[in-house]
Amino acid sequence: MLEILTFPDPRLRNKAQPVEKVDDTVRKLVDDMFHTMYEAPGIGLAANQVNEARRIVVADVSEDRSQPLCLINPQILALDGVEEMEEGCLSVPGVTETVQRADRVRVRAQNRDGEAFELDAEGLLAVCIQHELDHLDGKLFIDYLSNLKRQRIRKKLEKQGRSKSEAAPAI
Ligand code: GNR
Ligand code: NI
Repeated sequence: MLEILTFPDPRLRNKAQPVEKVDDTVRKLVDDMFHTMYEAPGIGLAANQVNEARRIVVADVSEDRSQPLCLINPQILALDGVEEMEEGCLSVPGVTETVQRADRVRVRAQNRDGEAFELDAEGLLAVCIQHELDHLDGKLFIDYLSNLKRQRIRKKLEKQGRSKSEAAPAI
């Protein structure tokens, strides 16, 4: 399992770079990302979250975890409708807040074999795809909240991060 960076880690703010060639190294990262997402557990994961600044997303919003979706170099072709959903993020543990996004999205991407495809998504998958594509541009769902709320979340997670490192054995 890969380590997931948590807010306010500045590396989450790095913009991910396009994948030039989908080779075995990329496929290995994709497989490790799926493993990490399923173990976490989460419905999506962007490469930035595991400290790989490359434009790679994995997702699976199915109940039985049977519909893995890999998006390499994803691009949004169209957005439609408005929807409010309670979101969470593996990089902002313990926080859920309502965010407004489009409720339908058409996306173009490459799959695990490097082949281009297009996908129409709605509901939870549409929200998840927008959340993950934001990660690739260094954006987090808490950026949609007020500054006050985001500061409170930052303070809370900084405190947790400190107690985590304090609890670690000092070698
Ligand atoms: O596991 C996740 N759940 C979720 C719920 C509502 C909206 C978006 C998400 S994505 C999140 C996993 C994650 O942090 N992906 O970047
Ligand atoms: Ni997230």
